[in-house]
Amino acid sequence: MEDSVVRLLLVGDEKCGKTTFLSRVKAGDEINPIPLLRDIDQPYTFTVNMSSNRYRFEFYDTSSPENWRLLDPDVIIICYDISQRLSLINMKRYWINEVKQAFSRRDFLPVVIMGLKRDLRSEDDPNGIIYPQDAYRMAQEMRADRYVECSAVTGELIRPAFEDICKTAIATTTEGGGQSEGGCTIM
Ligand SMILES: Nc1nc2c(ncn2[C@@H]2O[C@H](COP(=O)(O)OP(=O)(O)O)[C@@H](O)[C@H]2O)c(=O)[nH]1
Ligand SMILES: [Mg+2]
Repeated sequence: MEDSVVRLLLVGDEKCGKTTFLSRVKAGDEINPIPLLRDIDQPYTFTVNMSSNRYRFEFYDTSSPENWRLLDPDVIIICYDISQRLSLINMKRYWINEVKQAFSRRDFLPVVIMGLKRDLRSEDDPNGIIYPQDAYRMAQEMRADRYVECSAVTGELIRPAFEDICKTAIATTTEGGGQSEGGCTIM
C-alpha cells in the first residue's frame, strides 16, 4: 500500500530554531553535536508508523520568506523561541495572519504552535520569562489546534512534541485519526 503523504510547513521568525529542531528529530537523541540539515535537501522526509498505518511526512522549513507561500501544506507549525519574547509576539502579530492569507483556499488547515529552545527559558530574562501557560493562552487566542514545546539542543520533549505533530498531521488524512491511542514510531 502507498504511504499517505502529509506536507508540513514550519514558519516563524528567523533563528528561532526551526532547522535545529528538524535536524534533531532526524539525528535522534544520541548524536551530538546535531548534524544540521541543509536547505537544498528539502523536503525533509520522515516515515512514521502509527496505528498500523505508514505515513510519509514531508517537512518544509523554508528560509526564503517569499517562497513558502507557493507550497501547499496540510499542516502549519508556527514556531517561536522561548528566550525571545519578540518571536512570541510575532506569531500573533505576523505569522498567523500571513499563513491564513497565503493558504486561504484551504477550508481546514491545522495549526500547531511550537516553542523552541526550552532550555533557554530563564527566570532572569530581562524581557520577562515566557511561561508555558502564557504561550498556551496565546495559542488559544490564535485558535491553534495544539501547543508543544521542546529543546533541540538537550533533546528535552522532542519526542512528545514530534508525536503531537504526527497526531495532528494524521488527523488530516483520516477522520478521527488524530485521536488514535499510542505513540508513533519514526522509521
Ligand atoms: N540553546 C539552544 N539553542 C538552540 C536550540 N535550537 C536552536 N538553537 C540555536 O539557535 C540558532 C538558530 O537556530 P536555527 O535552527 O538555525 O534557526 P532557524 O533560522 O529558525 O532555522 C542556532 O545558533 C542554534 O544553534 C535549542 O533548542 N537550544
Ligand atoms: Mg533555518
